[in-house]
Amino acid sequence: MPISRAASAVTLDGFELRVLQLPLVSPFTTSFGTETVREVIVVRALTPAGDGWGEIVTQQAPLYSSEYTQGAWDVAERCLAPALLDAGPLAPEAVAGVLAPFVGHRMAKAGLELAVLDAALRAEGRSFGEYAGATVDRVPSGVSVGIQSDPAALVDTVGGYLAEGYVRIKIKIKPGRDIADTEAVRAAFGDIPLQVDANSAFTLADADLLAELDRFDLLLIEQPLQEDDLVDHAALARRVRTPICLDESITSRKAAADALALGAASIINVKAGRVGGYLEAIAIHDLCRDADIPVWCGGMLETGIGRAANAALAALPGFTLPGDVSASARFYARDIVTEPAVLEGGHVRVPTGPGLGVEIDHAALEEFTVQRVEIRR
Ligand code: OSB
Ligand code: MG
Repeated sequence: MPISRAASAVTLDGFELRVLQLPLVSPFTTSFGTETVREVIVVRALTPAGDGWGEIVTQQAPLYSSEYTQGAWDVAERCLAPALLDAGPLAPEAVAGVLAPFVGHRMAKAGLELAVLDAALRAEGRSFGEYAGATVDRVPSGVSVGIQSDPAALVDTVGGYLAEGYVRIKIKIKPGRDIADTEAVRAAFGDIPLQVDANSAFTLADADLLAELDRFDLLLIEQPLQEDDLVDHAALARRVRTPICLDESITSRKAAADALALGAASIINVKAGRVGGYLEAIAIHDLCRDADIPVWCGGMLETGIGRAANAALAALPGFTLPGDVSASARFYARDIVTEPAVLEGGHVRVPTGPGLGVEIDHAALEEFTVQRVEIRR
């Protein structure tokens, strides 16, 4: 049964965009590169009733997807924000339609939509979790572990996260750092919930190698092949026993439906930025729940803004696998919200305050800002 979600319209006076650079507590290495600083765009929707906050989860360079910070900045400033400001009083559910004429740029759209959603729900005094249909007050917390210098170092790092209480481990893999890394973690920690993420680093020619992962009883293999390799993912899924989960390939509800119809995935990583917003993310959840397809909440090293939204999203009933919804401290020594997400018994709490349920630490916001613009009606 589709659930109808509706918030009241807000009057938009303008948007403020900021590029932030937040230092990471440790380097984060994936098959596509190493980050030591998280560059992200924070969006503030300005309304007569108060501000709403969102974030655009692009990275500095287009390595995970085609989107990147300065591209998102340009399209948001030049096209997306002006279109929203021209639209008149706007309900959050109408944002995607206003932005639909602009092709792609889903992360930029998602950040703007989230700021409008936060403003609208704050004005109503309603939490995002309640609006979205959260059914639990805390969510199990998984952690995404970057590629380390060698398998022994990986075992050390994973051991630290398990000691903190994380209930599921995801390790990043790439060609040459695949079987031995996975084997080392399995051997060191036994039967823990474990999955791997290749971030598109393999091809179908690697099917035999990827099938070797079957002996480790992984929860899933995340995005082994390229973003547009749906048919190859379906072929791979027939050659490995481990479930294939798609991340990069799932850019919309339609892409999710197509991937499922093709047999390209049996599990889906739901990431709001990648699909153009939290409302589209909820629609993917609804589709998968109806089809009995497990979903889990992915992450993009969000600040406290997106991290709060992710915790609420992950509290929807179809999120039956632990997500990459970690404590803020896993990435940041200082976050930009006054009460960053913490790990409590392997779980993260779903915020209950109005809107996203977090307050901005304005001093921290200023400290990390490297670029700022205001777009007024
Ligand atoms: O593939 O899930 C991914 C981070 C940046 C870009 C892509 C990915 C990731 C992560 C980290 O794995 C997830 C998180 O904890 O935010
Ligand atoms: Mg991924």
